[in-house]
Amino acid sequence: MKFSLDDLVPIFRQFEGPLTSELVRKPGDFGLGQVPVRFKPDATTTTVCGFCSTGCGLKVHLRDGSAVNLSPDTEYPVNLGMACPKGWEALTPLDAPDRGTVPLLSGQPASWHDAMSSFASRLREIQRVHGPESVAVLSTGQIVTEEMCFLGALARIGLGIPNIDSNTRQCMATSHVAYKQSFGFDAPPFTYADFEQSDVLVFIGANPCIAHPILWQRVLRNRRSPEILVVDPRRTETAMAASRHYSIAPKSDLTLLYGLANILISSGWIDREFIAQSVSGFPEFAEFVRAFTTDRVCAATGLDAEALWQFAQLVGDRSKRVSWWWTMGVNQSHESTRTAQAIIALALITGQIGKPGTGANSITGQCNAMGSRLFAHATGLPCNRDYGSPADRAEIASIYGVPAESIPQSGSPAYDQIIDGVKTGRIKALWVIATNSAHSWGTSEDLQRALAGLELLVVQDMYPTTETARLAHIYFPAAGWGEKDGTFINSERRIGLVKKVRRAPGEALSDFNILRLVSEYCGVADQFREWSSPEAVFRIMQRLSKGRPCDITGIAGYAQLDTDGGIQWPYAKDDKPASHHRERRLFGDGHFFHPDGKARILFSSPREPSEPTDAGFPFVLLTGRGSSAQWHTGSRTGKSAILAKMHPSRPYVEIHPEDAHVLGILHGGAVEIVSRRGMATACACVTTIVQPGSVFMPMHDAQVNTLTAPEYDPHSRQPSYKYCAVQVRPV
Ligand SMILES: Nc1nc2c(c(=O)[nH]1)N[C@H]1C(S)=C(S)[C@@H](COP(=O)(O)OP(=O)(O)OC[C@H]3O[C@@H](n4cnc5c(=O)[nH]c(N)nc54)[C@H](O)[C@@H]3O)O[C@H]1N2
Ligand SMILES: Nc1nc2c(c(=O)[nH]1)N[C@H]1C(S)=C(S)[C@@H](COP(=O)(O)OP(=O)(O)OC[C@H]3O[C@@H](n4cnc5c(=O)[nH]c(N)nc54)[C@H](O)[C@@H]3O)O[C@H]1N2
Ligand code: SF4
Ligand SMILES: [Mo]
Repeated sequence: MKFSLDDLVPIFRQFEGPLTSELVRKPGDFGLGQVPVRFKPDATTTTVCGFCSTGCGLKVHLRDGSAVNLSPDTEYPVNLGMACPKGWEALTPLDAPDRGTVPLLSGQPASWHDAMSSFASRLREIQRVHGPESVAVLSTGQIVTEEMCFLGALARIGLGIPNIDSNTRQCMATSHVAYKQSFGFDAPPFTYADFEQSDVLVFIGANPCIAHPILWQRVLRNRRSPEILVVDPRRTETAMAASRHYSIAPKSDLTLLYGLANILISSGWIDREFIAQSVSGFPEFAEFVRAFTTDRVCAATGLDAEALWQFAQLVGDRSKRVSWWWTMGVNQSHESTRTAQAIIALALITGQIGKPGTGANSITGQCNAMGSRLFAHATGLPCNRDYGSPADRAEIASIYGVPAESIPQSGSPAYDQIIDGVKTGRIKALWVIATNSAHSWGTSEDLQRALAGLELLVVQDMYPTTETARLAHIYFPAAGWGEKDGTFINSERRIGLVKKVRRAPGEALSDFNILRLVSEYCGVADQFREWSSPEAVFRIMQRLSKGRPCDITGIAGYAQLDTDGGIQWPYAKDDKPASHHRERRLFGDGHFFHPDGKARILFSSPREPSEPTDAGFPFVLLTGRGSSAQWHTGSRTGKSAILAKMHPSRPYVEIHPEDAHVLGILHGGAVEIVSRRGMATACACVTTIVQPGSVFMPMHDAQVNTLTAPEYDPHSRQPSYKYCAVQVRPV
């Protein structure tokens, strides 16, 4: 190793790095790594919630400089003084008794020096013996953007790891691809004020009452007596609160949307002027959707003709502001990209975009899924640049100060292709950061077996107790939200500042500092000298964004993010101060990011899911969020006794009363759910929330992904978690 331990002392000292409250800054000093707000040790500071992509502002109350409590921020433009149960309980998981406090080597406590030495030598040895293709990284949409950007650059450029993807693939890959192809850039166009300024809100495959409760609160603040339309095969909390619920057959969305387009176009309920100026592909689309007759659409979706036409009338009313919102019911399907693009097409042909209360709007999932879409270096280079483009590579190389040849020429394979590599033995070493794949990835039983067979599994998580961390050869204890500085980007493109208001327990380090250690121990730190702190990386991110649609060169630094209540991109150097426009949307000028300035309509014929139901497996299994108090695999929310009181304690499956009656299943009774891949046991929740013929299980139950099918959208490679064939039987 070409450095001495003395060189590492400054890094190790960061175990004891200052809390934000302890930082001092001179006026005008935008020095690196320091948040320029000094507050009294017993004062209150602000931060942004680290669970969902709503990105609520929180006030953190400090004693002796360290967080003891929190409350929602009344000034923050996102949540206006509201927070959901997870936000209120955000400090609790930090104190959990199973926090990782020291590195583990084969489950045994080790020093950072030993863990890092072992990591570096084993990684390098595997690369030497089996080639670069044998190593992979799986990361997350739940760390700060600065860490994502550093991780991507370090893994791909510094360490020569060709495989790097993240849980964002399971979540937002579809929105990313759909927007990039349609608008020329991955650019969700909306701002949250649109919830309040819309006359007709259409939610497709989205359950904000549970998954984005504060966004739903924004909908409730709408004073325009809006029509709220929900398209969901389940009668969810959101559907119950809506004015109209279209309970379509699972995975019939694409046919429905094309049918709506056909009615709108044939009835002339479209904006011809906007189409002529701003849309390409319309004549072909108009011709294509003619085949989606009312009869065909009703047969596929289960809706009656009246409901379909009424839907079309509502969204085709040019005197109204119509907004379209979608989430995982769209993104997690076998034809998700085209479904998202059909929603985009409907907004485009009706001219409902770029104005208050309109838009084709993808609601993001994790707190920083947007950050990973822009900066992760996975499928593309930062800010929607392409690995395949020599000009893009040269630009990145000059920003990073590295030779152009050091930038790889192709994007990473997708998550499922990486997992295939793990299963077939092609991938020998896997480094997992802030995601719990062994629970959240489909075919999880196979995956757990495959993970156990790896030569090297490294897991970097707040807890060594997750399903994935328990299998690790090397475990790195990570600081969590609240224990480190950086930024998140929320669903409406708002960059918000998160602060270190707690010390991480024991020797746990921020992901940022773990990455710095990796760069030192792997001998590539010289390339990353400039990447010395989160705010230094923020500066690099600003250079990466320069001249791109997501230009953020106008942000003065962390200080301005803090005082302005976050700032939405774009915010280029010559833009007006953000305070002049706290809420901004895109495309007000009808100009999109393709070279011709137009948005593209893209479409394909609907296909059946690859696993139809049959006599052996007669039910469709839907999966999704169960309650506002549960977050994914529960590593964090599962630590709160308060949240535990807010959701059922036993695994359950929703089943319709007619089906339950035929099968002799009683409410609360034990049942088995069997798919072609696995089996789960749960208690029956007999309810009309689900349609006859389909059942629902929350994804928080680790058994769910032993059942789900390995099917992926061909364009985004996002898994289709919301459709597989199962059998249900009483036990
Ligand atoms: N409390 C809580 N909030 C969260 C999360 C959490 O774990 N817990 N996770 C966050 C993340 S990362 C994400 S991605 C979001 C997800 O947020 P949502 O997407 O809103 O949540 P889901 O429950 O996964 O799926 C939404 C709906 O899709 C429906 N659906 C299933 N199949 C179909 C179909 O074929 N067509 C249509 N139209 N609908 C269908 C389901 O019935 C479900 O009601 O939530 C975020 N917020
Ligand atoms: N069947 C089915 N499966 C699904 C879904 C579904 O709807 N149905 N939804 C999918 C979606 S949309 C998503 S987003 C995924 C989510 O799936 P996961 O990402 O696997 O779920 P989490 O429980 O959020 O796992 C995050 C992990 O990161 C750790 N962590 C938190 N903060 C930090 C940090 O700052 N640093 C480090 N190093 N670790 C940290 C937590 O302890 C936790 O173990 O699940 C997907 N899986
Ligand atoms: S809605 Fe999302 S961002 Fe807001 S408090 Fe709840 S989990 Fe946090
Ligand atoms: Mo997600």
